[in-house]
Amino acid sequence: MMTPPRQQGARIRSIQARGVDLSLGQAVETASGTMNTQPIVLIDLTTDEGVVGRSYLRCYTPLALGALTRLVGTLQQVLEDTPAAPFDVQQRLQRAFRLVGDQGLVGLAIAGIDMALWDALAKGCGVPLIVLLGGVRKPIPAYACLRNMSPGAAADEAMGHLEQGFTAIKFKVGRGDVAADLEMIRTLRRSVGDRVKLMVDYNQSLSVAQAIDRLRVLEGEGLYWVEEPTRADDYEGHARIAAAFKTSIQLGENWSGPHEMAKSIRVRASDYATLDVMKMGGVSGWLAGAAQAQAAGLPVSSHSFAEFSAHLLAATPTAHYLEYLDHVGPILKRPIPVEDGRALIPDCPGVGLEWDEEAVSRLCV
Ligand code: SMN
Ligand code: MG
Repeated sequence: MMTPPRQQGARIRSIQARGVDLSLGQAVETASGTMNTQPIVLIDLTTDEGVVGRSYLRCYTPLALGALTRLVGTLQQVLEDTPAAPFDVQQRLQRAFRLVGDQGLVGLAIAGIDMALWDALAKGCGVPLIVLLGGVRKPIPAYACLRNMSPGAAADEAMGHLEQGFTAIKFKVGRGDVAADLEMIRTLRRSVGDRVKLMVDYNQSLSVAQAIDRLRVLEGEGLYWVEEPTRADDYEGHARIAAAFKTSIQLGENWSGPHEMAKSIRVRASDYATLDVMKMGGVSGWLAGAAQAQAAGLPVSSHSFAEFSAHLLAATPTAHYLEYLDHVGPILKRPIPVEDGRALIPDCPGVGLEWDEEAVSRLCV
């Protein structure tokens, strides 16, 4: 006698949130600050079928780590014994936080649960997330994001990535004047040659007027894109910059969900789109964003979260590049493989996240 299929899917049994402050071997420098550690919240969501969905959240500053860890853990009160269904849970949590708003840490917590639910759903079906999304595993073109902002160290770092097969390199500028930017760009170009794509990231450090002045100088440097030259939420400002130059403008890692993305697209703020699966609201938010990018004809690159982003880019109609900057390798049993400049989606159920519990217990705060 066949066991009758459950009329409803699995239900949520528990949510565990752990704060980990990873010390970075090499700090990540940006024009808007240097990250010496990597504070992250690990999420383990267990269903009544014993499936464990996993995800993690980046806090960027240890100051937010305790609050976000507790906030995620608190969600068990709302979600215990509810269907482990991403869309239903997203609606439920957005209702629960309607009055306080689902931006900021609340938005990150909702996204973390969404990511863990999609991981659990795929695991429950015994397939990689990309297969659950209707796609197939395939190598995802990636660019390497440099940590160093000094020319010599950045050039050495870039050469290391070329040896790994990368043919596109992003580095940070904006900490000094335009002469310093030019020195970085020309040092990298001399090192990597003309065939490698070079992108620069200002991390929101310029005013619109400064950005226009600088891009006039940089226009002839053959940059593949200029990322976040001004405030991330100044869409009109980015639109003015994008309209003034041939060099493509990249924007989006700080869009907090599909609604913010729509505002940016409406004023044509950028030539390319970056989706951060956490800030977009999880896998569900990414899928909504990918549809908007397709309708607007915007190539989509990922920001951070390479383990989820590889699956998601494989199901994104206008997929462009995966950003490769390893943030969580030290606490993963198997960091995502990158070969010949392409990220390889693991052939296992779910996303492929598995914590190195020995490392986690050592680093848990
Ligand atoms: C970035 C953002 C935050 C921390 C490090 C680097 C950068 C990127 O904007 O695109 O990765
Ligand atoms: Mg960036």
